[in-house]
Formats: sequence, C-alpha cells, structure tokens
Amino acid sequence: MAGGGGWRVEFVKSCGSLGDFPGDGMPEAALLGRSNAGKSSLLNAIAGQAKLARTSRTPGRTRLLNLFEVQYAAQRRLRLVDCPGYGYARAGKQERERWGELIETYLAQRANLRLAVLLVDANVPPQALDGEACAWLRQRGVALQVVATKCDRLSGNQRGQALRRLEAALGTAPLAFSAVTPLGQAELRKAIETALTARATPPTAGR
Ligand SMILES: Nc1nc2c(ncn2[C@@H]2O[C@H](COP(=O)(O)OP(=O)(O)O)[C@@H](O)[C@H]2O)c(=O)[nH]1
Ligand SMILES: [Mg+2]
Repeated sequence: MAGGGGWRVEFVKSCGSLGDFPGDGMPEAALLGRSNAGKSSLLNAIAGQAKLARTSRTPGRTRLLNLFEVQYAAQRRLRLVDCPGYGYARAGKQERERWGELIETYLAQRANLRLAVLLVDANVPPQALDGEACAWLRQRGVALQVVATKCDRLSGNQRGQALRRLEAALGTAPLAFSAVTPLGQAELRKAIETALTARATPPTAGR
C-alpha cells in the first residue's frame, strides 16, 4: 500500500444508509461536490494511490457513500466519506432526490462528522448549487473546507481570478488544488488532519 504524504489509505465499504456505517468514534471528513468536480482524482492523489477511487468519464454513477480509512500517524486513524456527486442533470429526478437524501441524512445526523470538504472546479464559474451546498452546511454548523480543483489547467493570473471569484461566491477562501501536480495536496491532507485531530480516537480494534 503506497502512501501519499504519510497517509496509508484503504477502502472499507460502501454504505446505502446511515445504518451501514461503523458504530465507532472515528472522526470523519466528507468529500462533496458536483459530478465531475474531480473527487475521485483528488482522493487518489491525496492517498498516493492511482486506482483507489475509480475516476469515471460517466459522471453520476456512484450512488453509495464510499468509506476509506486513513492511517496518518502511528496511532491515528480517520475516515474519508466519499459522497455521490450531486446535481448531475442526466440522472432521473427521483434518483437525484434519493442521492441527495442519503448525503443530507449523513451530513445532518452523523456524530463522527468533523469536516465537509467541498470540491469545486476552478475552471468553471461559481455554480448556484455549490453556493446552496455551502449555505446548507453553514446552517447546520458543519465545518467547511472548499477546494478549487483542476488548478493546473489555469495560468497564475487565471488561477488567482478564479480563486477570488469562488471566494466571493461561496464566502470562504478555497484551497487551490491539482490532482496531477503536487499543488495543494500536502495542504489538504494537513487541513483534514487538523480538523479531525481536535478529538482524535484510537484505531479501530479488531480490524
Ligand atoms: N487537468 C486536471 N484534470 C482533472 C483533475 N482532477 C480531475 N480531472 C479530470 O476531470 C474529470 C473528472 O474527474 P473525476 O475525478 O472522475 O471526477 P468526479 O466525478 O468528481 O469523481 C476526469 O476527466 C479527470 O481526469 C486535475 O486536478 N487536473
Ligand atoms: Mg468519481
């Protein structure tokens, strides 16, 4: 198991309901974003494992919450909860609502949740759906880190502009990130560790 920045990441399971989640106290960070925002690529990059999460050219395929566990220090573990991409137009209305319901139940009710990591593509203008997601999370008191993905596609000037536009639209400074260059990768791992270490738990016994 190759590591990225001292992280050892493994897939645990996929969950279709909150009842499928482990009943432990391990701190969790949710990975959120519209389909095609670069979530699978980001997960592979910060894990240092090319094939950990499937990167797909068919957006909207993943319907379950996918759990990954990270060992990031001798005695520290955290869980990443990869949530289905929201707002994919070609999914039927019913499907969209069901995916949304599972994500919202998790974000609103899961006691282990410490941080929502919201991915937005830096190459497209700020999207209303992302603004709504930020507002929804703030209303519920969920700590939020916005990540501007695919920044390698932008020149320094364009990147600065895109970041300022996103900050103005979403009300929080995004972390500039690329899955294909090291940009932002160590910073994101650190931000997740810091947010989740506030109340650290010991490793799960018996796994
Ligand atoms: N240039 C570049 N392309 C990216 C980056 N992250 C994702 N992509 C591309 O964006 C598309 C969607 O990525 P994916 O990780 O599958 O997005 P997901 O649907 O949010 O999981 C794919 O074609 C990726 O190769 C990045 O950091 N830089
Ligand atoms: Mg994906």
